[in-house]
This record gives sequence, structure tokens and C-alpha cells, in this order.
Amino acid sequence: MSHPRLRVSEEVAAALAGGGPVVALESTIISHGMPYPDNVAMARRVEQIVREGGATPATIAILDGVPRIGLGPGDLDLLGSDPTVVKVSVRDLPYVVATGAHGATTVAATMRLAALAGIRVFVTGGLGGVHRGGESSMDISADLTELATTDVAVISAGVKSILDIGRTLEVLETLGVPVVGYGTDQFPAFFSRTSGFGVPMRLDTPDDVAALLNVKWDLGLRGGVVIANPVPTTQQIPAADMDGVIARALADCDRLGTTGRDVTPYLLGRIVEITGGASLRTNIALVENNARLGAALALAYSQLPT
Ligand code: PSU
Ligand code: MN
Repeated sequence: MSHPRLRVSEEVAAALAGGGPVVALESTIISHGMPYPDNVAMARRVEQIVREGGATPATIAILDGVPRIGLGPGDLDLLGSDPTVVKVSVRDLPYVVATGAHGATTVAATMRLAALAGIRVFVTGGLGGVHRGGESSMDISADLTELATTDVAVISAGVKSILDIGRTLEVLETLGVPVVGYGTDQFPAFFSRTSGFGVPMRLDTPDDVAALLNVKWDLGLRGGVVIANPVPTTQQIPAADMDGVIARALADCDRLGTTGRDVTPYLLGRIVEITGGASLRTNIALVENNARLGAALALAYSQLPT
């Protein structure tokens, strides 16, 4: 039985009831991560890729105060274009639900709602983490603390170097979160396949990742797993090319005095502006790449002997 506070679409409910593969998808990436209308096109395409991979997509958001698991095309349009949609991390969930507002869920909030619905595999673009200067500002994404406690595997292309990648990896280690390099020994930096930081473990097939998830949760090791899937080589932007762009975006953010939950959306939008849209093309390509892996992983996990 589904949680009484959630509204699960018929398609997702049927897949879950039959033990079929389901892939959760977040909505902050739609509402606050990319410009309209590319964001809506991306959201639809990613759902299609998940279907082509043999799994059921479950995009997660809050509409009129109802946490929704599995959306229709009109819902994706609203999320992509309505300026009243609030960015919802875990701390914001009760407020947005209780006041009947629209909310786009971050990695942290999407993980929590996916887990409530019984979904174990989640695809996104980039994770939140420790912001640069986070050791004094304490700006550390709730994505990290959520990974410590909620049993969902999160496929991303790593973290952008708008964050402090080294400290982000340190916090994940402290929280006991496995960070798996998928077909790579380097932790990827979103736009680029390399970050200069290694991964603590590497796996090369969906079956191997499914086996790790199974063992972790069987052992009662609660919490998520980061599966870091580098952007395809042909689509990457070399780290050296992004360094100057990111430095400019960070300087502009400082100058404007942007803080709190507005920091990440501001930086994402500014990077698209500065690169004249090149970063957006890479962003879309890496999300699509993650969706292909997500479908394969959900399939492999659903086929494990129970
Ligand atoms: N990084 C990206 N794209 C994104 C986000 C992060 O490259 O869209 C979004 C995700 O929803 C992530 C959130 O969970 O930003 C983190 O926000 P904050 O740093 O405020 O926790
Ligand atoms: Mn923050």
C-alpha cells in the first residue's frame, strides 16, 4: 500500500505492485536547473529514455500541496514554466504540502519521497554538496545528509566544481555513503569526466551495482549510494575550460549577495548564460546518459533473486 499522503500515478503504482523496475526523477532540475522550454523537453526525453530501457519513469514533485509520484506531460509543462514553483528540499516539504503550494523537489526531497513510495533507483544530473567556503559558511546541501539515511541509489554525473568536490567526498565518507565510479576511477565533475579526485570504489556493469545495493541494504546499512556516471567523452567540456566560467559565476553570486537555497539555481543559470548555452547541451546529454544507466540498474535490481 502506498503512503496516504502520496499520489502515485496508475502507471507507477502498477509497476511497483508487480515488482517491476521503476526510476525516480527529480524536478528541481526542471524548475530551477535549466531554462524553459529546454527543461520540459529534457524532462520528457528522459522519461522516454527510461521507458526505452524497459523501466517506468516516476518524476516526483509537489502539485497543489500533494506529493506526486509519476507525472503527466501537462505537469511537466507547469513545473518548467510556472514561476511560483518553490524549490523544495527536505526542510521545505511540510510547509509546501501544508500550504497547498507547487514544489520542485531537490535530490534530498526526491529521495525521501521515492523511498516512501518504495522506489530504490533515482536518476538526476548533479548532486548538491559542500559549497566552496562551506567550512565557514556551513552551506552544505541536505542532499548529503539525506544520502546518509535514505535507502535510494542516486545516479549522477558527479558534482559541479561550483562546489568543493574534495570536501563533498570527505563528508560522504564520514556519513558512510558508498561512492561508486561507474566505469571510471575518477570522480566526475559534471561537465567533465575528471575532477582530480579518485573514487573509493569502481564498478562496470548494472548487475555489479545492483549486487552492491542488495548487499548494503541486506546488511542493514541504511542510506543511499552515489553512482557517479561520467558524461560521455564526445559531450564533455574540459575542466580547464569550465574553471574560468565557474569563477565568474561564483564572483557574480558573491557580488549580488545571493545566499541559501538560491545559490545553486543562480549559479546554474549564470553558467548557461556565460557559456552561451554550451553548458546546457552538456547538461542535457549527461542527464540522458544517466537515464540510460538508471533504467538498466532498475532492471538489474528488480531481477535479483528475493
Ligand atoms: N546541481 C546541478 N543541477 C541541479 C542541482 C544541483 O548540477 O539541478 C539541484 C538538485 O536538485 C540538487 C539541488 O539536489 O540543486 C541542490 O541544491 P542545494 O545546494 O540548495 O541543496
Ligand atoms: Mn545550500
